[in-house]
Amino acid sequence: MSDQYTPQKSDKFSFGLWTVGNVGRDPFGDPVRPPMDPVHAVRKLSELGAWGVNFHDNDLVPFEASPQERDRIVREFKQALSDHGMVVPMATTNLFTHPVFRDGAFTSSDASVRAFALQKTMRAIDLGAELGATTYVFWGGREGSETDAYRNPGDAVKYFRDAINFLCEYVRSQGYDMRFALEPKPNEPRGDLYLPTVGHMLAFISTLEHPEMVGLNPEFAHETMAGLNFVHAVAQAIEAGKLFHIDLNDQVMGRYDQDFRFGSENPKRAFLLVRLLEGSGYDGPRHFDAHAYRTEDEEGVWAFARGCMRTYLIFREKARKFDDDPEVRGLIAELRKQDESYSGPDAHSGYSDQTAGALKEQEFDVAAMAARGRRYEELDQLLMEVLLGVR
Ligand code: GCO
Ligand code: MN
Ligand code: MN
Repeated sequence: MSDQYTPQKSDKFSFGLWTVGNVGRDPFGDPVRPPMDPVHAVRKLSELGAWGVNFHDNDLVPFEASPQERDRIVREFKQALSDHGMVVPMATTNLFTHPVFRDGAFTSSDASVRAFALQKTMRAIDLGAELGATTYVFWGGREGSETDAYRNPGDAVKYFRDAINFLCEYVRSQGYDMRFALEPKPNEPRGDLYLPTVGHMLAFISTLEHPEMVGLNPEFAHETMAGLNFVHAVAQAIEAGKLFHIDLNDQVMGRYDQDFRFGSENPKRAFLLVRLLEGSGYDGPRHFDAHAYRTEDEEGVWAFARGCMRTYLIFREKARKFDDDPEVRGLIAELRKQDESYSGPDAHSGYSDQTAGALKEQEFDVAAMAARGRRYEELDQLLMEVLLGVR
């Protein structure tokens, strides 16, 4: 059955092979689902209305594959993409599963591991470019530590910078149409990860040789794990022109890395996120980096994927409803009128000695300003009523 919440290719929903292909292994238990053939994942995702599919190098080509096997796998995958009208918007490298990365990849203290990580990533960038990816994601994986008794965390940041600078030059030298999106995460699988939040990453990007090539891939669960407001993080990335990609999922603060279905735990925040994204002109993928509960079989996986997309579309419609609601509009118009009634000197038009002088002399009715209520209770209740479906 299709309805207004049935996804279309134009909605730009994408999933990682590792998301729908998640076998349900956890630190306490074995897999509960068999590995999923990437060609099957492409077909099913396309049927459900997704537009794109992303992968780590080894989601598609196993670590031990020979060059001949690699070529066969890539050929079959390309055929599946074209048969089912799917694109590869993003690719990335697995720098965390193999034991060689036990102490990190680009930030490992062992120079041979750092060099091997670069080699693996250049090959994976080639694979991504061959399949049409224009965004390349860097999630730190094991870039972190349990103890700082040996490596200075500042050195780790320097190593990471060297790697990103090197790989930017690699992409330029190959003439690939590709940008990098860095994905911060505060912890897991390491005790602590370097560059743990959107704010840390934004500061780091400004120290690179090609900052224009590098932006962010923020993830709902990651900022939430750190107790931060994901909507604020995304808004800051957008304001900085650095929202290159986004990982949508859900997470309860203070728990393990849950990767739940989008909107399933924090619907209000997810709604505000969708409203922000849709109103921002962000034109990139809406990527779900989540997986089905471990209780599920393959049917449950597709119910999960469908649910992520439906919830996004429901929030998109609710956001329009909220913004078009006459009472909401009236309330916002009244607030704005008063907010914008000040016409004296301020910071908005920039500094001049004259403005500064005038501002120092400006008379304010501070008591009246301080006494004013903001009516956010009323506005937020209207938001909740739209969200709860009674408006
Ligand atoms: C995680 C991360 C990963 C990355 C993926 C793409 O918490 O494990 O979110 O899923 O997004 O490796 O780089
Ligand atoms: Mn994650
Ligand atoms: Mn992610």
